[in-house]
Amino acid sequence: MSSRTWYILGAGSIGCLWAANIHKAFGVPPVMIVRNREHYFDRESFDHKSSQKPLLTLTHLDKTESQHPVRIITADEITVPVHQLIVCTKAGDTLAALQSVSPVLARQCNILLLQNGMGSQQLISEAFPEQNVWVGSVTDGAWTKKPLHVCHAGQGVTAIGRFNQQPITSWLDQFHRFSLTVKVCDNIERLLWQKLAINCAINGLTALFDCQNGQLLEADKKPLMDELINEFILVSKVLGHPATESVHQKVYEVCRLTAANRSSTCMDARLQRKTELAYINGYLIKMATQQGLELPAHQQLMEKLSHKGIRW
Ligand code: KPL
Repeated sequence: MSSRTWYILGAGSIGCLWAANIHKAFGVPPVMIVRNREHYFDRESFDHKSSQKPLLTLTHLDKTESQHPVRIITADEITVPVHQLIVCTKAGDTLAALQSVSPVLARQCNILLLQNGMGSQQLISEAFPEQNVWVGSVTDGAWTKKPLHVCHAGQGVTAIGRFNQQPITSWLDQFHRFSLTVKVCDNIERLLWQKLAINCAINGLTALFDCQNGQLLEADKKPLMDELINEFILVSKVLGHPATESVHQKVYEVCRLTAANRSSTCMDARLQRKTELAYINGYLIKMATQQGLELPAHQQLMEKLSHKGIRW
């Protein structure tokens, strides 16, 4: 299985981080599927030895750099069946991105979804019942300096679990070769829910205040964050999710550990890109509404974000 070509949908920070690691682990350039090919072919990143393979630069945690050839193509250029695909598009773009490659997906193709938030994974596993859908929860920090130059800013863990009812395969075994820390998770939905708590508390607020994660612990912002966490705990209890007592402490810890970072949503807002909040706070509001609950702090946050022109 590992000799099969690796395809990656999306060339943002996580897509590039995984592409570099795939090249490092297997010695074969992965194929990155993008919407606009030209965007990635600037003079600096172009490897003149091969007209097909630009070089991707990875700045490591210790600030050293390594370079990795990748292939950049659009979905309509794929002519062979795809057997393994890592999806690193934004949550809101994932279904359309996967539909663009659906004619070339092999039956039982292994699809690994690496999205923030919840909701998109369910849509995909329903839309692709013949494929093995895996879901990862990523805590690595990474940001894009420019197209095809990614900086690994924080060592994290990617926990991967099975999302639909396909039989377990040995596909995950090959990730032990990665420099990134990858772990197999028996209950990925629980992990996604725990990560959702962190994203619900941090992402929208950092976008609203255009601040670093650590600044949410300041006296004027922390009460708002606490209200969001309280609402998250309320929904968790109603839905029967366990271990909600320590959510406040976990969120504060992430704020401290990533104090100098800006959340992905804060960066999206700064760059006037559509955020993933529909799959973060928006998802929680949807779950609450189904249970007849109102979440005033979440509602107000979304209204203020819209008022500021931040799209979700
Ligand atoms: O996941 C994150 C994000 O930025 O999306 C956190 C944990 C908030 C780190 O910035």
